[in-house]
Amino acid sequence: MQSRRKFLKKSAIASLALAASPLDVLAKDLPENNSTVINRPIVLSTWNFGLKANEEAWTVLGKGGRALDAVEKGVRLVENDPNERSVGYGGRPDRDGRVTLDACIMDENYNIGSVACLEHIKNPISVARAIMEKTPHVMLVGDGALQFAVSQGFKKENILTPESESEWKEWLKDSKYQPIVNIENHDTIGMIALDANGNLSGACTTSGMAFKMHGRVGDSPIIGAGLFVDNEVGAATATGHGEEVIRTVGTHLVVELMRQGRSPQQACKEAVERIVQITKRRNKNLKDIQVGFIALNKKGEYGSFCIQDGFNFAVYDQKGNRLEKPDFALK
Ligand code: SD4
Repeated sequence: MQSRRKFLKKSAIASLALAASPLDVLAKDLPENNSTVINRPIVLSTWNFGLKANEEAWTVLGKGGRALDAVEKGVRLVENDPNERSVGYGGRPDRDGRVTLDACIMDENYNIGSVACLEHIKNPISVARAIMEKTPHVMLVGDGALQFAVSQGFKKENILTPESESEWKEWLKDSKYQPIVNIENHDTIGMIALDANGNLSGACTTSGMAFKMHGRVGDSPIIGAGLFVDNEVGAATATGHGEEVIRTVGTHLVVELMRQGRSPQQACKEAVERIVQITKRRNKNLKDIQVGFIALNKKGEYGSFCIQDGFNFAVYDQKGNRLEKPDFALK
């Protein structure tokens, strides 16, 4: 039986010959069918802190480890850092001065775990993973999530740092909820990875929009909004205004566009354009909104697109670890 590649080459020769006969085309002159070009392992994550998170994830991926372990380990580094004021320990509180965390995780087998509005625990991503692996459910919120975390041995502690507390006290003077694009919004670390065995996984974790209403949940813990992985197609994660990502089920849209044949880049662009159209239809001001997507497919090709300038992401593959800036819609 002839291989699919030989078949594709033969049909390409046949169609070229038909289109521009006589034409002497040799099989060796045709471009390789790029489905054979696989770039793995590879890991992508949002914003500047993605660089150090990628380094951490690479300690797993570089040794042939599982993408799921890599993404959990990578984002935990950022959750544990009190100087990162938008994720985990040290995250900015809600308007009542309470730090409430959102996170989710998804593996190569459609296993999912998610936690929302979780207080007093530094590593919501690991609570999400425990929900995925140890309960019959996929999502726990608030007190129930905290009870579960404590039952699993997670330490209950104060995660409001003096810096975040004094910022909140300053904010109370005006008490205006006005997220500033690309400033207060450097919130979420979303990470997606393809491991050496060809499996995809993703993780997403945040303290959400600073000074949000108590109980507000964004896109980051919602599978299909802040994160989606289909091991036959690709993975995507989002950052920015969660309300807009939920409205469009953003990362599910990105993955479904890849399933239809779009490159990761084109899929992110079309999903952002959808948000742009919907925002216009709703007569809302696009200038006040930022959403950025990053996406990765099974071949290790990646892409990104956002609404406005200012978003960046980190990518680590055989070429090393680097920051990249995506193209954007509002010019
Ligand atoms: C949220 N998507 O809670 C998060 C925030 C974020 O960049 O990613 N901001 O809506």
